[in-house]
Parts: sequence; structure tokens; C-alpha cells
Amino acid sequence: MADLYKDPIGTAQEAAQKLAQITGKPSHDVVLVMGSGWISATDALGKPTHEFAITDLPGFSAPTVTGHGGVVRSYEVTHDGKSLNVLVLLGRTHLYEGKGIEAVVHGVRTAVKAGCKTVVLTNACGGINRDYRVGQPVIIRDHISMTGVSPLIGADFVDLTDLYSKRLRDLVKKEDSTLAEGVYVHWRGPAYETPAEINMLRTLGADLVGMSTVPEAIAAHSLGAEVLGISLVTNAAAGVTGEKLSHTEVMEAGAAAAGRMGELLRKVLNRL
Ligand code: 8IG
Repeated sequence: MADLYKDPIGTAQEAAQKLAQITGKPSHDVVLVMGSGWISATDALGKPTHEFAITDLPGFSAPTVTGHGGVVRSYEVTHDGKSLNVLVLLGRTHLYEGKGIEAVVHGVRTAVKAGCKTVVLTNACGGINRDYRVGQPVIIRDHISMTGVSPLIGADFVDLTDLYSKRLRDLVKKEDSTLAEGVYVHWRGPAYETPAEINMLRTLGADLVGMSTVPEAIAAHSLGAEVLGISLVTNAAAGVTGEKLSHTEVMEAGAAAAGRMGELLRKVLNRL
């Protein structure tokens, strides 16, 4: 068995093979990575054909954060006589867990190796843009990495000018023209930002701040997948309202918006 840290791509390949074995599906078409608060949005997809612990696949370790599931589901989503094999990862690994960048992107690499040409990354995040409200979904237009940590090693000078696919962003806006687009900044955490840092990030052009998504987007894009990112604003960023930030509030805001998020994802899948 390959070692995740010595051979991350080989390990993803092995995990993809095991996924095909477990599900009996030679390939999957789309992966949805569900961030905190997004998990019940998957109810809109119907019943999965398979559900198992992500630790059943090579290279994965158990998750550590409440609300970050560690569960894999496989769905067959049909629309207009067409059918898609949809892989859903409930929960993800974050940089702040200290398992290394390889562990952070292992899920999306596995999905792309399993055949997924479309990678949908969802997250819960803080709203820096003062126009945003808690419970509002925002399409990620671009990102700023404040960690500087890349999942890529070697002379892989991948172009990121269209990282968050314009085609996919337009497709989502066809479903819901009221959706805003914003710039997501990756903050390592686990501590949230200070109010001064939020002012800095706003000055730099950021609208949203969270602790995920950016490394996964880069890893997926470098393997040739098309990336869509959708953030759910679950709190105003530090200093924006003067309220303190709490993980419980984040989970509550996520739960309240789950129905709408599920419908949105289902409609996007129907258009792929
Ligand atoms: I949910 O305000 C969520 N995740 N860095 N800042 C950062 N991550 C977050 C926040 C936030 N809210």
C-alpha cells in the first residue's frame, strides 16, 4: 500500500480503486465536498446507493471536528433520462488539524482519480463583505491564500486564472440569479481572525474567510477537474458586528440554510 506522504497521488489512485470496489461503480462523475453545516443539504439528493466510513479507503484518518462527518456516500442522480454517479464526502480534513497538506487534499484527489471531472467544494465561512448576511450562499469567484501552503510539489506551474470555473459559476447563477460572487480567503486557523486582521483582509479584496477549500481547489484543478466553490456565510467575520464567533452558531446557521443549499446543489447537478 502506498504511503500518503511519500506518494500522495499513488495513494489517491489506490483509494479510487477501493471506492470502485466498494460501490461496484467503475467511475464517478462529480464529487461534492460538504463542509460544516452542509451535511443535511444532501437530503435533496435522495437515498445513497452506498455509505461507508472514509477510513475504509487507503490514506484517510478519522476526522476530529464536530460537524465534519468522515463519511463517504455514493448516489445515482438521474434527470431527463441521464444519470450521474455522484460521490459525496461528508466532512474534510483542514490544515489546522496538523495532518499535513497531503491529508487535506486526499479526498479530492481520490475523487478525481475515481473519474470526477467536476469538483464541487462547499464550506461555511465568515462574511467580511458588509453586504453579506448570515445564511447567505456566495459563489466563490476567486481566492487569496493567506497560508501560502500548496498541495503541489515540484515544477507544477499550474495556471489559476480560471480556477473557479466561469462556466460552472454561470450555470449556478442561471439557477439562482440573486447569488453573489466573492473572493474567499484561506486562513489557517484554528483561531479565527482578529478584527484588525479582518480589516486587513477586506483591504486586500477578500469577501469571505474560512479554513478550507483553497488547497482542494488547487489540487483538483491541477489534476484537470473543473472546480465550483460555494460558501455559506454562517457568521459575520470578527469585528464586523461586534458579536463573538462561536462554532455552535455556525452549525445552527448551517442547519437553517441546509434545505435551500440542497435544492441548489440538486439543480446544479441536473444541469451538468
Ligand atoms: I464557519 O469567521 C467559519 N469559518 N477563518 N473565519 C475563519 N473561518 C471561519 C469563519 C471565520 N467562520
